[in-house]
Amino acid sequence: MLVIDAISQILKKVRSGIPILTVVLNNSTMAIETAHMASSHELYSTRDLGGDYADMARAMGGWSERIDDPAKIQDAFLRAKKATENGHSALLEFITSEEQDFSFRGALR
Ligand SMILES: Cc1ncc(C[n+]2csc(CCOP(=O)(O)OP(=O)(O)O)c2C)c(N)n1
Ligand SMILES: [Mg+2]
Repeated sequence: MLVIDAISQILKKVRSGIPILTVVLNNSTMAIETAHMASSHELYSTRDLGGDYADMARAMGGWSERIDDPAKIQDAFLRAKKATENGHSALLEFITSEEQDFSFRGALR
């Protein structure tokens, strides 16, 4: 998910009082652009975009958690579910490795 989409969706849900869960998979870079942005990345690290989306969601009035331990994923989903049941717009941010594979790549050809 493009980062700007994640932020605008959180804001929209909080403002509208919509208690659903957004899941952000944060690999801390623009992995898909690895081949296209080789030179600019080498010179200026242009692919590496940081950001704490859990902090941003909280600042916008939502409930959120940032998870970087795979063992904590299951409980985080249960807490997030509870938050939505209590009427909060929720966001879970999972820190992932830098993946470039698509699960659907080739499936539609
Ligand atoms: C508004 C907008 N600007 C630029 C692009 C071009 N673009 C496509 S993928 C991408 C990078 C995506 O990075 P990220 O969301 O971190 O996903 P990842 O490749 O790491 O899985 C960009 C800039 C776009 N699709 N939409
Ligand atoms: Mg990324």
